Amino acid sequence: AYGVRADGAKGRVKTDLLRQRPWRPAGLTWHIPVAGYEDKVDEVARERGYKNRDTINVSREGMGEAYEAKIRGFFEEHMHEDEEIRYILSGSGFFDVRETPSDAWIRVAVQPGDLLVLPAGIYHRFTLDERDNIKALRLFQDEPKWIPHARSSATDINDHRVGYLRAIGVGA
Ligand code: KMT
Ligand code: NI
Repeated sequence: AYGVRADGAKGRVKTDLLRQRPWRPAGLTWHIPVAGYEDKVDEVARERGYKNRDTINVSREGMGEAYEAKIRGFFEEHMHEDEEIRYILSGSGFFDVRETPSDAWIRVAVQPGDLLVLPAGIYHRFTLDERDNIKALRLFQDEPKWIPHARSSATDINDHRVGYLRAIGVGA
């Protein structure tokens, strides 16, 4: 994975998704070649306590009638109360994450083999690129709690949002 300033700044930047400092080395992204990925992904899952998983196929063929609504939903800025963990099996796309406190978008391009962890409470969105498909493993700490909370004054004071801000040393 690599980050690109989505706000027009030039060049590729490594992105530390926890600290949100693009000039620091990547922290919560790994690259694990797809050929024979199982053992290494299992190891990360064991270390970080991801007990469940499923696969998602974001494409017209994979989603049928739900496709349009789904991709529209993915691109709405939101946060979750759990980590969002994705291992890209095929295809490609962009995760945009908000840098704090600048509120600039950092664009993270993902490709097969990229494993990405978005911390609970981080504002983000996802979009496909011109290839129009991505297949990813979704890992979960517990139950798949995939409630996206659209950014609002309520999410700004959500416990998980506040916890995230505290973890990156911003705010209270
Ligand atoms: C999400 O939560 O935005 C997604 O699951 C996007 C598709 S996974 C690459
Ligand atoms: Ni999300």
